[in-house]
Amino acid sequence: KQRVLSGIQPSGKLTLGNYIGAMKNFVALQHEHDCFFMVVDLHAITVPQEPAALREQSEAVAALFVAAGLDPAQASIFMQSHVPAHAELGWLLTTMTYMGELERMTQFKDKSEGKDAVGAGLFVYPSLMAADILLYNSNLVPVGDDQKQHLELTRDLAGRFNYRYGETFVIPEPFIPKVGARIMSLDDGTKKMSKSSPNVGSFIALLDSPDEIRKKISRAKTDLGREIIYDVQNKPEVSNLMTIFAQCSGQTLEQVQTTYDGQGYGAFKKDLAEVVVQALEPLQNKYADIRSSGEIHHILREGAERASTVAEITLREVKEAMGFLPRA
Ligand code: AQP
Repeated sequence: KQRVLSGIQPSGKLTLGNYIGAMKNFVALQHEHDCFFMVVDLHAITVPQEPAALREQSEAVAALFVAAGLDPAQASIFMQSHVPAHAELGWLLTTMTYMGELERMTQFKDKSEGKDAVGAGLFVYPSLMAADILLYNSNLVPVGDDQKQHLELTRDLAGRFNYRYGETFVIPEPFIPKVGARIMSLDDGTKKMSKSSPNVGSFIALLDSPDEIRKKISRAKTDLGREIIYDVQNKPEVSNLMTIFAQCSGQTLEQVQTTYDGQGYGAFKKDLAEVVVQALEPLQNKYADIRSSGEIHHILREGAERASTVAEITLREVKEAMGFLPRA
């Protein structure tokens, strides 16, 4: 069985982008593969987080994993901070990462732009992400398009380590969806939908109420003209809404385009809102059940135990290969 690992930051309310770009694939992969999915709280603190909000969002993301269809019997679901090996390997790999490599990361450039106080954690984030992946000897990493560059760096670091210290790490492959790898913001078709955006109208949160979803979609920016045509270059906003439609309804982009041929934005947006509401309804119901039962704590404990067992073996091998004196 191939090993699969991925994570989501509890840095806000999960969006339709997180779901379409990443979580949908987590669910699809769990039956055929040996899967580890984590809530990456150590990554979330690379930008300031309020403690009570971090705690609540962490539990919410874990519960959303299960609500979206992950089965804790099939996949290990855990908090990154519950497995200390992540922070430790993160440091070891940070020492092997070049400043120039980190300076090239577009996510760092985007997130630090215009800020006068930028935490060093935001800069070295990709080294910790590499540790997350390499600790489990992961073969496949299901992520959205924005994480491709970080994954390239992970592959480079794994290769560098293997070259310096002998074969230790598996070189992982990204697993990126063909449609929906980059869901764009509702207020700007050139920016990705992001859970930490200060404009709540720019994203659809998985837990938004039906009325909030309808309102956000009706206000979503649309391109000039009135045709429903998939054309990312010339009609980025409409193309993004079509992608969301296709992903939430199970239709292809061609089918969506044919259905709305000759119709205006109004009718399309109205139907899109209903498609999104319906796609999220089962997830929202299941989420409410999971949160009220409190079972997530048990799921996270079991997940952390399974994850630790694997992670500690890798960490021991790494330290031995690097020349650390073993503890007697
Ligand atoms: N807009 C998106 N379209 C498709 N996939 C996306 N992902 C994120 N945004 C989109 C994918 O979701 C997974 C989890 O993302 P993350 O929590 O690691 O953070 P991120 O990539 O930085 O995403 P956000 O939502 O924009 O979070 P913030 O605002 O906190 O930075 C990843 O697989 C990501 O590719």
